[in-house]
Amino acid sequence: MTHHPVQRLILHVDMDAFFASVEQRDNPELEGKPVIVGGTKNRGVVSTASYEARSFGVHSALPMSQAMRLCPQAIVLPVRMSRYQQVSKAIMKVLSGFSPSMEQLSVDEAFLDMTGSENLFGPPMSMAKAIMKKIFDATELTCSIGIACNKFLAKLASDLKKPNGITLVPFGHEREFIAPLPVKKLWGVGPKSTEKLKNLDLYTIGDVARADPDWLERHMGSLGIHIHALAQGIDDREVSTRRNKKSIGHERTFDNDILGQEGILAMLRKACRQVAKDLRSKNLLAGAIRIKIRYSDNFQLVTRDTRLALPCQDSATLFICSKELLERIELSRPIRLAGIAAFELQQCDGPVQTDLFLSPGSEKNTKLERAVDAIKDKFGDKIKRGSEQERGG
Ligand code: TTP
Ligand code: MG
Repeated sequence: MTHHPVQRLILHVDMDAFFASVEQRDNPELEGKPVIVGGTKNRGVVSTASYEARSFGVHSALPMSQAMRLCPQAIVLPVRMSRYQQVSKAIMKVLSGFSPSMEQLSVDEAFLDMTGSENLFGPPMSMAKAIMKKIFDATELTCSIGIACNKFLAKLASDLKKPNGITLVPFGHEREFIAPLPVKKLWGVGPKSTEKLKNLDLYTIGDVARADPDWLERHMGSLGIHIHALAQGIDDREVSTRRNKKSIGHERTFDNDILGQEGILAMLRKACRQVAKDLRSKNLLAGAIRIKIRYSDNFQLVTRDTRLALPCQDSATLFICSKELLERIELSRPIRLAGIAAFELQQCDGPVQTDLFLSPGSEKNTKLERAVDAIKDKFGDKIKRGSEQERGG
């Protein structure tokens, strides 16, 4: 029997100027005015700005002092996170009424897998309009929606007609639709990678799509393979509901903010050890890993994830991947929390079966780490591998 891949219908919903819109809604006097929400202490950073303030050039992550210079008449408000969480809950409740397959990505955005629900809600554009209306009725807030055949394209699309806009990526014409857009629109490509791609003479998504994938991998590492697929408009990731999102993670909030790569790496190394140990004790292999960072100046949470070439359960492999992911995160601002999580977990039934899956390096590490687990079980936690001393590894 041949297997026909089903054409999926994915929506990405993202609230407009979320924190600022909530403030404007809670205080009608702020309506239509430039509002900036963010860290108000010196060295504070803009979390977000209302669209009125954006027309002066104010945007997220801009130092507050600079924002005030651009728009001196702006009303500056502190971040009221618990209030935004409350509104977020109401929004997510509305969205989950449209599809059982909903994935909340952050406080103000979510994916919906609407495949096969045309007979319930009509064609894609009507679905999006119905969602906008329901959200507005429940919260008096507007959102923007992207419609496409996969998550990457839907997320990219939701940003194109902000605020209060719907963008549909024409089915079957995905590649040509995204070709003229700049490389920074590719998921996972930040300022650093944009610079690298520029040095390779790649400026648009079309440039990346036409590049040789092996050559791209040589210059960009595993990110190269990832973005080459995205540039073709290919993204097979499923909308992952809470049910299939099980993960094993470890995170830490620092007593004092951490600045720079070194401190974060030391923490991640420890976290990888803990996660790998949990994986082994539960006989699970990680298919993908995610790192997360929370900045202390504006509480912004940033995550980066990657699928592993081969599933693993050893800390050395987890750490190598974490390090790669960390390169895609801005580290010039103070950080208050860092963590890693293993997900896309799969059962492995002991060392015999792992031989089939693991790369040679990862397999060797797993055996070694399993042996250390056993010794620790017997003699307690004081036993350490040389690499577990403070500096090595
Ligand atoms: P975004 O959806 O990126 O931004 P937004 O909703 O304010 O504006 P729009 O989507 O219309 O472009 O982020 C959602 C919220 O997350 C935002 O309101 C504030 C917070 N945030 C930060 O705190 N710091 C940041 O750097 C960013 C990008 C967002
Ligand atoms: Mg938003």
